[in-house]
Amino acid sequence: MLLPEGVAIDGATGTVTPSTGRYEKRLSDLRGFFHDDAALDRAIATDGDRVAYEVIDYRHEDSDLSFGTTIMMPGTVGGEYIITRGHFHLRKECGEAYYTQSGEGLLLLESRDGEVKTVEMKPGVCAFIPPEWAHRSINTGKDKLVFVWFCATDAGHDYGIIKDRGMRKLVVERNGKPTLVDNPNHA
Ligand code: M6P
Ligand code: ZN
Repeated sequence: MLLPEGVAIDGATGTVTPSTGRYEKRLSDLRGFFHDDAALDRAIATDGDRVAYEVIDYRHEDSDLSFGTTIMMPGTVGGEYIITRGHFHLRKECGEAYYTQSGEGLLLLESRDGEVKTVEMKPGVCAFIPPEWAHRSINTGKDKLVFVWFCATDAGHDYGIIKDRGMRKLVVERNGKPTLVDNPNHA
């Protein structure tokens, strides 16, 4: 039987104590997700294959509910701010919530029929991600973006469509400001 416990989450660093797992994604892991792979190669050649984001989870297969943090580094690749891969959930009834702890960003969402929405990510805002909306978080700030996520343990990730077609919109830096533009590669 699982036992109750308090989990300490540091909103500045994103550490989760105790945690059950963690992984990180480096720039090279995001090949095919940024709109400009040549710019990605140049960024890796210049800065090295740096960490783009890290995910720490508190997750038990015997419970329907999981949570954790995502810690996203600042920066741009080919003018596009650092992104997560973006996914739909495999289980179609599963939503998710992202509660931002520090930094600033944009949550980019796209429905199955191609409607696009954004939700500002900033401390104090908990973003609701309904079922059947693909979601990608984007660090548009100068510092780390740290948020807590809550999701069904078995929601599952479907990256296929996003990887193959791209999302319809990108968030790029224009005159120092995050700007939503059409993705020239969207198929
Ligand atoms: C959030 C959650 C995770 C997800 C992570 C990274 O932390 O939604 O489930 O894995 O973001 O996003 P992605 O898997 O799309 O790269
Ligand atoms: Zn999700």
